[in-house]
This record gives sequence, C-alpha cells and structure tokens, in this order.
Amino acid sequence: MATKPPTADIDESRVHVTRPKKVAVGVPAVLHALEMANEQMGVTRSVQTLLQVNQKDGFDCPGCAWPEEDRRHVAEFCENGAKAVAEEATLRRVEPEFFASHSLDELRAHDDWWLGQQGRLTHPMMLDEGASHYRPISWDDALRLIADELRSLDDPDEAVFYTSGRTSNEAAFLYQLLVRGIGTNNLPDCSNMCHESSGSALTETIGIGKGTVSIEDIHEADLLIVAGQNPGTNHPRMLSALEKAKQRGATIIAVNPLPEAGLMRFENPQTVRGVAFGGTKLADEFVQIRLGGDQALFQAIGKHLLEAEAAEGGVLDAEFIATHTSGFEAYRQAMTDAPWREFVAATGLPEKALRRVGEAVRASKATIVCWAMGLTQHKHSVPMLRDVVNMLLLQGNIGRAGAGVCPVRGHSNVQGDRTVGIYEKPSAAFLDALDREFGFAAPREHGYDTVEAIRAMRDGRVRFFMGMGGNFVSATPDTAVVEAGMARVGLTVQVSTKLNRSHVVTGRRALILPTLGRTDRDRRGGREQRVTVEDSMGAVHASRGRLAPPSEELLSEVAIVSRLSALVFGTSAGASGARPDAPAAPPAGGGATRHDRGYPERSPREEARTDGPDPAGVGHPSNVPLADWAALEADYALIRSHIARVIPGFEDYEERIDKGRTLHLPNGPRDARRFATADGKARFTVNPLVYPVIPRGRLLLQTLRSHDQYNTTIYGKDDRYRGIRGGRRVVLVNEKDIVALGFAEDDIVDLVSEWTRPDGTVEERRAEEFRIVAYRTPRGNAAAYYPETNVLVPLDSVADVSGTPTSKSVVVRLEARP
Ligand SMILES: Nc1nc2c(c(=O)[nH]1)N[C@H]1C(S)=C(S)[C@@H](COP(=O)(O)OP(=O)(O)OC[C@H]3O[C@@H](n4cnc5c(=O)[nH]c(N)nc54)[C@H](O)[C@@H]3O)O[C@H]1N2
Ligand SMILES: Nc1nc2c(c(=O)[nH]1)N[C@H]1C(S)=C(S)[C@@H](COP(=O)(O)OP(=O)(O)OC[C@H]3O[C@@H](n4cnc5c(=O)[nH]c(N)nc54)[C@H](O)[C@@H]3O)O[C@H]1N2
Ligand SMILES: [Mo]
Repeated sequence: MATKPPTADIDESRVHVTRPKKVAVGVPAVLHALEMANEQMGVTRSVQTLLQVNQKDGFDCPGCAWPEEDRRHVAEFCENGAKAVAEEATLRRVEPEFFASHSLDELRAHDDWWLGQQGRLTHPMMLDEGASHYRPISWDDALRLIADELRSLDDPDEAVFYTSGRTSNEAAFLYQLLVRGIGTNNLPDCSNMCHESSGSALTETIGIGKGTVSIEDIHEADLLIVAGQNPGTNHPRMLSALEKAKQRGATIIAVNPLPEAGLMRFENPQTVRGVAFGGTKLADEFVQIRLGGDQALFQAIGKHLLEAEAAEGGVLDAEFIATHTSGFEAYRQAMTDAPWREFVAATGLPEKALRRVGEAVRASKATIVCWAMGLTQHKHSVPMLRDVVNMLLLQGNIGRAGAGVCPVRGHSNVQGDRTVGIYEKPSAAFLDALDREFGFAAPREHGYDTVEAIRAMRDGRVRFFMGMGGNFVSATPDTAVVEAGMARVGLTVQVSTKLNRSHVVTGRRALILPTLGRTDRDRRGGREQRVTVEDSMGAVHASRGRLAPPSEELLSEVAIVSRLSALVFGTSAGASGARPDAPAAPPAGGGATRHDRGYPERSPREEARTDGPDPAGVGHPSNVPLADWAALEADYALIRSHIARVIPGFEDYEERIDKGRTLHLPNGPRDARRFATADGKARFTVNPLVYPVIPRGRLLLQTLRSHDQYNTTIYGKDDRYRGIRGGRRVVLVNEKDIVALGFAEDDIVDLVSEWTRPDGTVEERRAEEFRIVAYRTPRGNAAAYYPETNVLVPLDSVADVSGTPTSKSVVVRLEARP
C-alpha cells in the first residue's frame, strides 16, 4: 500500500547534521530508494515498475540523461532514478475534489515538497479571473480557450512557450511547429538555465553544441577530469562507468569546491566487489577549487603543457594542431604571457597542485573532461569552457577513442528537445527545412530565452504563457520578479504531471492540463504508442510506458499539441498528401471520425479563409503549417517521419529505433574530426582570465541540489551524503568563515544577496531563516539548496554569451535575525 501524502510542510527546526559520507551508493542507497518507492506506490507496483526502467522494451528513466550501457543489468537504474520513477508512478492523486477543498491562497502557503507530494494530476482544471479555487473544465473547452486567446493576440511575440527537458522528441517537434506556426520563436527552455553555456562554447569552437564522447570512450579513457559535477546524486549511473574506466587503469581527477561523496568512493550495488569489499576508490586526486576558479585551472594546464613541450617536446599533437585547428599561435602566446600567480589567486590552489594536474594531463594518452552545472552557471562560463576545449585540442583529444568533451546533460531528453527544434535562436537551415516540409514560412526573428521571457513578463509584454512541463516559477532566478511577472500575464497554461508552484502562482486566468509521464501507457489511435529520447551522448532510442495511467482523462503531450494545433490552424485534411514526398496518412485509428475525437470538420481558421476577411495577428491563415494533426496524434511514427525529413541524421528513424535499437546521431568532431565552424577548423581561442572577487565580509554562494530532490521536485528532507537530515534551509560555510563573520554553527541567519547594477548602485534580495552548517568548502565560498535560494539570484546576473543565470556565484552576506 502506498502511504498518504504529508499534511504539513517541512519543519525546518528539526534539521540535524552528521558527518558527511565518504562513499556513495552501496546497499543503503538501494534500500532508501525502495522505501521511497513503496511509500509512493506500494511494494508490488514498485517491483514491477522498477524492473522496466531502461530496459530495451521498457521506458527511459525520467531521471537524468546519462546513457544506458549496451549490456544492461536486470535492474538498470540507480537510487535517484528509482525515486524519479516513484514520484511519477505514485498512487497518490490530485483530483478535482482536492482543488475544491484547497483554496489558491492555502496552496500558495505550502512548500514545494508538500505540493509535489500530493500526487498525480488527473483532470484539466481552470482558474477563472479573481477566483479563489480551481474548477474542473473539459478538454474541449480548455483547448478552445487557449486557441481563442492565441487568436486574440495583437502580435505572436506576446506569447511565450516554455519547455522542460522531459518532453519526448515527438511532442517537442510538434510543439515547436505549433509555436512557429503561430509566428514566434519565443521558445525558452530549461536548457537556457542549464547547459546553454556548454552549447555556446562548443558551437563556437568545435562546431557542434553537444559532447563528443560515447559511453565506450568513457570506459577507454586514460584520464577523466570530472569538474563541477556531483554524479553520486545527479548522475549515479555515471559512477558505474567511472568504475569501469578505473578498473581498466584510468586516472580520475575530481575538481570541485566540495568533497562530494560520489566522486571519492563508490560501492556498486550490482557487483559483489561493490557490496562486499567496500567498493572502488574513484578519484585519484581531489582538486578543491574555489567557486569560479576553473578557467584558471584549465589555462594553467594549457600553460603547463606548452612549457613541457618547449622543454622536452613530444607533448602536443602537432599534426592534429596543424591539420585540424586554427588560432594556436595566439593561444600559445597568451598562455606564455599569463602569470602563474593569477592562476593561484583564482583557484586558491598552490602552483604545485596546478602543475600536478598538468602532469597528469601530459602523461595521459586519452583525456576526457566531464562537467555539469559547476562550470555552466557562472558569469564567465563560456570563456571557461572555451579554455577546456583549448586544453584538449593541444593533445588532439577530440575525435579519437577515449578522448573528448563530455557535458553531462540534466533532464532525460533536454538534448533531444534542442535537436528537434526547441530553441529560441533556430538556425536558418532548420527553418528552411521546416518551411519546405510543412508549406509555410516560419518566423526568422529570434525569440526570448528564459531570462528575456521573464523581462518581457515583468514589463507587461507577455499576454500568454504555456509551459510544456517544468516548473517555471520555481526553477527560474529572481523569484519575486518572476512571480510579479506571471501575475501580469492574461492566461497561463501548464502541461504537467504533478502539482507545483507554477500552478499556484499564475496569470490572471490559468489552466492546468494534466498529461501522461514516461512510465504511463500511451494508447492513441487504437494502439500503444512509443516515443523517443536522446541521451547525453547523442544516442536516440524508444521509450514505452507500461503502467495504467493515473486517470482516464489524461491526454499525452502529443495529443494536447495536436488538438490545439488543429484548433488554431485548421485540420488541413489531406495535408500530408499536399507534398509529393510525404507518405499518405493511415486511416484514423479506432474507426472514429475526426469530429468524434475532438477534431472539428472545419476549423475557425478554415472558416475565416472562406467566409470572411483574414483575421489579423497570429498565424495568418495563408501561412500556417500544413499537417494532418489528427493523423499525427493517432500514429507517432508519422511525426518521426516528418522529423526524419527535416533534421539531418534521422534517416530511417523508425527502423533504426525498432526492437530496442539505438540511433546514433552524427557527430562531426567525433566521427571524422569534422568541425562545422566558421573556418572549418577546431578553434583555439584567447580568453582573458576571469574569476570572482569576493568583497570583504561577504561570501560567494552556490545554489545546488540535495540528494533528495529532482530540480524543483523535492523527494524528501535529507541530503544523506552531505550528512544533512530533516530540512533544507541550511547554508554550508567554512568553519573559519563562520567565526570570522562573527557567527556560530547552528545560528539562524538571513542570506542577503548584493547585486551591483551597471550604474554602481546596489540591489539587495533576501532569503530568510537559514541555519549555518560548518562544512568543508573553501574559504569565502558557501552553498545552499535551490530552489529556496532562487530569490537571491538577480535576473540580470547572467553568463556572457549564453545568458544563463549565474546560479553558482551569488554574492551574499549573512545577517543575524532580529
Ligand atoms: N537526483 C537528481 N538528478 C538530477 C537532477 C536532480 O535535481 N536530482 N537534476 C538534473 C539536472 S536538470 C541537471 S542540470 C544535473 C545537475 O547536476 P550537477 O551539476 O551535478 O548538479 P548541482 O547540484 O547543481 O551540482 C553542481 C556541482 O558542481 C560543484 N560546483 C559548483 N560551483 C563550482 C565551480 O565553480 N567549480 C567547480 N569545479 N565545481 C563547482 C558543486 O559543488 C556541485 O558538486 O543533474 C540532473 N540529474
Ligand atoms: N538557483 C538555481 N536555479 C536553477 C538551477 C540551479 O542549479 N540553481 N538549475 C537549473 C537547471 S539545470 C534546470 S534544468 C532547471 C529545471 O527547470 P524545470 O525543468 O522547469 O523544473 P523541474 O523541477 O524539472 O520541473 C518539474 C515539473 O515538471 C513536471 N513534469 C515532470 N515530468 C513531466 C512530463 O513527463 N511531462 C510534463 N508535461 N510535465 C512533467 C511536473 O509537474 C514537475 O512539477 O532549473 C534551473 N534553475
Ligand atoms: Mo538542468
């Protein structure tokens, strides 16, 4: 039996702190995961469900984007994957009665943990203007309301369409088509807050915004540098791959301000060695760097390699540099001129330690750098990552076995969403192909990213907001600004599986559209549909949910977008026959007529086309994508055939994902050392050294994840590896700083962020009541959990080039509570 959801919020007075763990996973992790799974879905369903995770005929884990190994274990999941599954496959339900008995004000007063723990959403719900409660609404009425609202916009750019990275390729592709059909590129996504800096730096330097390694490369690497990443919590299956590399003789260097348990020692619960012999020591070296010091570290390694080359030769890959790169001489000169003392000041590490890392790189025959949010969420993240590339290029460490760049992506399909067009700055080539396929003209002007969307909301320029998954209100920076901005929007629509803050902080009117998750069976058009996802390494495979959906009322994301598109654009019956190369649509499933299944015979737009003058504004009727929306909903393979014609690399899509097969997308740098940059070469770049300077009496705060959360979804109250239990409002501070700042452990303080505007004035933001915990973080650096600390991140504090909020470097002071 599943247990009941909590009735009260987290009681932060009950936090207690023990010593951090030195080893990750092991049997306690498995037990913890099963306990959570049993709470959410009972024992039988837990076992049945967890055995389906990441199997060839099962569903893709809705946790992280780490790839599956080709030879899969019976239980191919990790502790936190199991928690992600349990959260979705929960037997708890949020039904219309729940909304009738809880007012909006009451819901708003609860914390994110309480909201998420209430269970799966089961019915479309509507919040009328000025209403105190949500009320049930039919799908037809809800979708018509949205279509009417969209048609009433004066300008398509008044609409914003957010995406979170769980959405399948099929749903994401249709969604971007809907949005571009409406006439805007306002497609901000979670990637803007996540790996955008990686995409920016890699596209400029190697011509592809993705990593260049496969899982086999991880196994074959000689040296793995894992920087700015906490895989024990956020990508636990990566630890198995690191273990394998290690057993083959690889060296692992962990670069992190915090001694994260998962990087130190790993007990693999799937092997005898892991369970019985205390596991594998993973990191050979722990480089305890200061927040934001990584650019200096990678420059230092580059300088060390260049010095070693000058002294004894044979260090660099001269042939690779000559044949495949440009800009080497300028980089060499810049590193020659760079003083070691700057590297020491930036990293907080002695020159000796920096040179030791340099030596490990010099000695390595094949090096991979893995990273996540610790490297992407700083003001200077893009130059920092360009310097990672510089270092790898010196030894030709791109495009050969066991070597390359490995940005470890977060959400399970965030990379796939971008591949199929979720991007506010689409390329001309993509738009041209889209135009050809659907016989319309997609808008060319770039749209808003996440931060720009918030600015537009704040300034009253957004009348419509739709979230395809995710939790925009809690995930974004500067919570107070976002909340005020949301309130100015006319209609906000959230397509969601679980209740979250974005359902209770809304526009003047709001809709909740409940949808199927990864684990749910998806029957459309009389058959079971599968969807596809792309992992962090460009491998695409099918995913098919097996569980009975939480309610008969749920529509899949594909169905929601198809039906909405039909209402906005018209059904374009026979549209797929409009182009000679398009396959004929199969008969609509289940024998139902178009009308029976919610598709109008003639849409308002088609009526407008024949009966009256063209309506102004959104999706001019002479310029809408031509697609047979009903047929697409009835057979997702048709969506894949469109994708195959629009996006290079998906040829024979259907066949290549059939029977558990994996479609490997082409990757120029990895496959053939082909670099699609301006000059066709991998580019060395010169990047002036940047690192944070912390004002006196202040701390630099990073906002990170605990072990019991998935982004804004809070699974539980513990951060087991860091030894923090029972609560989340804690700030980790070096014990010497605690004393120097005049506080003591366990003091309750406010965190006040200080942001200097371009005109020199200082803005303050406050997060109240955090308990001080002494922790092994470098002097001057602190850490606290997100999303509680998003209120501290100034909207305008973003990374250069990528626009990513600087969630890992917020200047704060601690203030005693009155
Ligand atoms: N269970 C679980 N899994 C997840 C998620 C989750 O919330 N829960 N989230 C998913 C998502 S969307 C993402 S993007 C990933 C996130 O995965 P991570 O990036 O591992 O997540 P964070 O908790 O943000 O951890 C950042 C790590 O970088 C370190 N760090 C911070 N600043 C710096 C720095 O300046 N330099 C260096 N070298 N290190 C630094 C921190 O100490 C911490 O170890 O995980 C994905 N997987
Ligand atoms: N301060 C700070 N802020 C951060 C970060 C940080 O490190 N520090 N990290 C950033 C990062 S890396 C990311 S990726 C973003 C995450 O931002 P988001 O992706 O927007 O947030 P999530 O918490 O992952 O979204 C959770 C919600 O998604 C919905 N959901 C789950 N599964 C599905 C599904 O299959 N379909 C649909 N339609 N909905 C579903 C559920 O309703 C759930 O409540 O946050 C960013 N914000
Ligand atoms: Mo992310």
